[in-house]
Amino acid sequence: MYGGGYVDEKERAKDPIIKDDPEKLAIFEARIAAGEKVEPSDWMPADYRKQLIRMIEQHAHSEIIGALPEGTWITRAPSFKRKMAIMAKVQDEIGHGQMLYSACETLGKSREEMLNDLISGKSKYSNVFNYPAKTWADVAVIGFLIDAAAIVNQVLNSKGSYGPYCRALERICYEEAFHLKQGHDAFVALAVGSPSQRAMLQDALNRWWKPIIHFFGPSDKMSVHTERLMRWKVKMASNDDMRNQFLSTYVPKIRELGLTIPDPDLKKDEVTGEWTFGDPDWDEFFRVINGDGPCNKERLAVRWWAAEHGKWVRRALLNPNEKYVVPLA
Ligand code: BYC
Repeated sequence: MYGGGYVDEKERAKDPIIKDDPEKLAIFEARIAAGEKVEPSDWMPADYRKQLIRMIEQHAHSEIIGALPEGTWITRAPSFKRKMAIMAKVQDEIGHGQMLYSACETLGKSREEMLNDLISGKSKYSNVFNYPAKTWADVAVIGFLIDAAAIVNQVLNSKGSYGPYCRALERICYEEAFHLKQGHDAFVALAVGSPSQRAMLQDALNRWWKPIIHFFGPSDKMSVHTERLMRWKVKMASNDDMRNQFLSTYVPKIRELGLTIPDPDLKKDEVTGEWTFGDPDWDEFFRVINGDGPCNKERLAVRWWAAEHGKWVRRALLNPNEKYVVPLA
């Protein structure tokens, strides 16, 4: 239907893909099928651009909001070594945000617009960062398991079709691999530590397990964008496939440390290699991503504060010849 055959005009008006020139669309899709990269100056369907903006922008927001739960632990890290590592990691996450905002700008949306849409609640960011990091063990769980989940997603998508996003992801993955090591080290230290350290880690794992399952997005049956994104190689695996890949690699690592995964129904089908689990509570997922999680308001308030208080810096940088009075904090 999209390849250039007859298209009813009413259908064309309804669907942004059909609205595109069918010949250009066919050439574009052939390039994607051949594994070519799409670059900013190339022709692309309007919906490819729109979907990429949505996904890359959401990813960029996730990085800068994702720095907040761990960031609050910089001053309370349990040792100098841990403080140095978490500080470097948080700084990296902000850098990832910068790279992703730049990649997204190549598609025509300005950074200012993106940040405004984040603060107003129009754009989404990853569900996981709307939960609190109550103890140091939460930092270990984020550093090990959320970074691991992110790596599964990002390594796959770095092989995708949009050049600027793939190149940003490749670089991000190098740094994420280091983050994973520091997270694993902190996680193992608690797992083999005193009984109260183990209990603290188990408690954090219990609280984070459901958000981690949600991290990969709703089940394939409920996913809205997967089919189109996979057809255009923006997304290189479905939500369920990524979740499955994560569970296969990390469930054994968690269990070998003697921890319990808080889902008695979690099991692997040894023949198909697929995992089944208890009710993931998708209602909670949708509540959280739509603004009603435990920390949504707090997270956006921090970003609002940073935008407001950084206004004079941006103005000064853009207008170096103007005179400014630096506002008192
Ligand atoms: N959270 O059709 P679906 C990090 C939304 S940061 C929130 O399956 P899609 C880190 C989805 O947007 C890296 N919303 O969507 C940082 C859609 O709603 P809209 C985070 C989610 O796009 C600091 C609706 O649900 N990684 O690792 O095909 C410290 C239907 O979903 C989520 C990324 O951002 C979610 N988890 O697939 C430590 C990866 N899942 O937009 C670590 C980039 C779904 O129609 N993003 N939704 O209103 C992706 O790969 C894809 O967007 C997803 C979802 C796989 C997440």
